[in-house]
Amino acid sequence: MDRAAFACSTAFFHDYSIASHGAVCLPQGHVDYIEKVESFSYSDFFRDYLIPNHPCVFSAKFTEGWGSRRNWVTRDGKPNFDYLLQHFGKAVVPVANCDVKEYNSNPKEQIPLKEYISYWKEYIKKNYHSPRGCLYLKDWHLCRTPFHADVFRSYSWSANICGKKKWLLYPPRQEEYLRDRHGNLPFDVTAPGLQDSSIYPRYAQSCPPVEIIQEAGEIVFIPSGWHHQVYNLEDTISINHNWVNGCNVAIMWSFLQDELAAVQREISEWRDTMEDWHLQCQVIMKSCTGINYKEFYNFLKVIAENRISVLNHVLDEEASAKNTHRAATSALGMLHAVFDLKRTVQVLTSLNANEDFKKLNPKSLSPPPEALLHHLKAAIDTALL
Ligand SMILES: O=C(O)CCC(=O)C(=O)O
Ligand SMILES: [Fe+2]
Repeated sequence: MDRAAFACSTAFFHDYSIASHGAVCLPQGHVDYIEKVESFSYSDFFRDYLIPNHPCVFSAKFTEGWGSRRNWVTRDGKPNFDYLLQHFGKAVVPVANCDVKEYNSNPKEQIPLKEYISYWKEYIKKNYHSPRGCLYLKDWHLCRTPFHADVFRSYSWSANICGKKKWLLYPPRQEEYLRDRHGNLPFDVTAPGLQDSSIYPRYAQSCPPVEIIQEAGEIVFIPSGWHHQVYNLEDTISINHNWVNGCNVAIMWSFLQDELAAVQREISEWRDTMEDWHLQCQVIMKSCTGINYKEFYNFLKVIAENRISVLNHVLDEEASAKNTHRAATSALGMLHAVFDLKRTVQVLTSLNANEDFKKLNPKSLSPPPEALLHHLKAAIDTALL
């Protein structure tokens, strides 16, 4: 991160309410396309997309050098089944059946990739039909994913190794218009049933989604909390990655508070009669969301310790001044580490003041939140000296 990006991000995050809900954003259907690798830096990405929480698409030039784009794909741009079989055939992979709906998801089974590839070849041969239905390999997505926002409201990028996808994206809070009268989100945002106002009372007020057609080699950036639905328009292999940093950690914290509130509403009738009601809410939250408040505290602690070690490394390098070039390179990383630490302090302060967190005996945590906060603030002060 360069100094200009650091300065503008610090100014942006001055207002905690923006940071915890994501910027209000109505891109009116437009998604930026980043063509050239040489003229686009991480600082540009940080300033123009991570902070404002806007989607964008990177051209195939960004993935030109990737081994997967050479090896997993045949000359005519199709999945290279022979290569995949030879290298990964024995791997056991999670496969979902897209034709069967189980709650708001698809049922999954574990099968060897070898078996999945025979299925896929047969599916193509039979003109995209199979008595087994449309099977979807979880990490090398096939077919369509139900409507969702990503785990913990993280950012994600998705690179098409081969094939073509259609994305439908809704900015944060647009999903509220898509809920049915019981508050549930639809499985498929394109289903004709959404037009029925007795079931989806607010659908008519929703804006149309931002639509992206992603070609082979291109990378789509999905910002925090943007709900989306994805279709494979061809045989497609993609690599996806999710992440959280200082820009969206407050959005994650706000999401976790909403999740806990939903659990508390569900079991509110036992609040006065169940002695460990607050603990039970944490157990249910963990099973629904994948994380509870104490684990979130540990998550923040691990990230903060990592950033402090980046700072210490940079300071050591500067002190010994052995290699000015290397010190200058890590100094770009240093601003990011300071930025992430500052955001972590903000979120930790809010967590520490949270009434539900206070009921979990936070003083027994190691280190206790007050001590961790003190340590982080001291590390930021030293770095900024
Ligand atoms: O490619 C897909 O099928 C889903 C990808 C996705 O949802 C994501 O990257 O966030
Ligand atoms: Fe996703």
